[in-house]
Amino acid sequence: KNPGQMFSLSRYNTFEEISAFIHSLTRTSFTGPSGEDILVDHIVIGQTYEENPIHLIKISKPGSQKKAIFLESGIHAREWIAPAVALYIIHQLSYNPSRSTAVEQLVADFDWYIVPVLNPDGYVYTHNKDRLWRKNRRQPSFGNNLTDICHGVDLNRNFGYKWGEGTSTDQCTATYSGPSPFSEPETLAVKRVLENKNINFLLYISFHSYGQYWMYPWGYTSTYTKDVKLLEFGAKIAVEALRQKYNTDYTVGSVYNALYAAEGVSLDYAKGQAGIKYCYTVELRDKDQYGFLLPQNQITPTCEETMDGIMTLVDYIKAL
Ligand code: ING
Ligand code: ZN
Repeated sequence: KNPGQMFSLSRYNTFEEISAFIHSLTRTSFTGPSGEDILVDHIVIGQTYEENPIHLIKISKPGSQKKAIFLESGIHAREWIAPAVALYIIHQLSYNPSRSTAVEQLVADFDWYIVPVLNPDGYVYTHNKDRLWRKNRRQPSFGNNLTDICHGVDLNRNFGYKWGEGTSTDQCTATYSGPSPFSEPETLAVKRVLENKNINFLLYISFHSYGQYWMYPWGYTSTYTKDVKLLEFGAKIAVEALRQKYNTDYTVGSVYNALYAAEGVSLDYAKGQAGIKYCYTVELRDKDQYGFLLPQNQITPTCEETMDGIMTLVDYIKAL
C-alpha cells in the first residue's frame, strides 16, 4: 500500500494531514528494490507551546549504524514548500515509488533523520490566520492580548551559537531571537538530537524558501570555514545536478556573503557547535515571482529537482 495516497504530495497539506501521513508510514512496512527492508521510525522530539508534536522521521536499513544525515524543514511557518520537499524525500526513501536502486542506495549508505515541520504552531497559524507568519507562537512577555505580531520567536535566530549578536531583541519583529539561546522547545528539540553522541551526523540541510540559493556557513560572519572549498564543491555539484532537471538556476555562496548576516541560525549551530562537517541552507523556489506563495503546480518539479541535487551531494560526501 502506498502511504502517499492517503494525502497528496503534490499539494500543500495541513499539519493534521501531515501528522496522519507520518502515522500511516509507521504502520506500513517497506521493501527496497533489492528486497531488503527499509525501516521507518517516528519519534516525537518535542512539544510546542500549543502542544503540537515535533515529528522526527528516521529512515534506515537493518544492520549496523551508518553515518547520518539530518534534514530540517518548516522552521519558518510561511515557507510551505520546505515541508512539502521533506515529505517528498521521506516518501522517496521509504516507499521508493520508482523502485530506484540509486534511491535505495541512499538509505544503504546513511541513516536519515528528517524533521518535516519544525515549527508546527506557526505552520497551523499560516493555514488558519495569517498566511505570511514566520515565527513560532510563543506568547509575548507583556501580556497576550496585544497585537499578534508580538507573538513568537524566529526559531532561526534562537540557536545557541553566536546567539544574539546583532539580532533583534524586539519581540514584535519578525526576526526576534528570543529571551535566551534555545529558549524554544523547537530549537531545543533539534539541539538534543544533534548532541546525541550515538549518532554521527555528516550532513545537515536546513530548507527554506525562497530565492534559489544553496548556501554554506557562516551566517554570522563574512569569513569562511577552513574547509570552505569542500563545502562549496558540494554545493556546486548539487546545483548543477538540480539544474539538469528543469533548468532552475541556483546561486552558491555563504549565507553572509550570498544573502545577509544572521546570528543564532541552525546552520551555524550545526557546523560550529554540533561539529557537523557538511552543513547547508537551501532556499528553494522561486526567485521572486510568487515568493512564499509558490503555486501548487510547482511543488512536484521543486521536489524532483531538489532530490536530484541531494542525491549528487550525498554521493560526493560519501566518497570522501
Ligand atoms: N531565510 C533565512 C533566514 O533565516 C538564512 C536565511 C538561513 C540565514 C540560514 C542564515 C542562516 O532569514 C529565510 N527565507 O528565512
Ligand atoms: Zn526561512
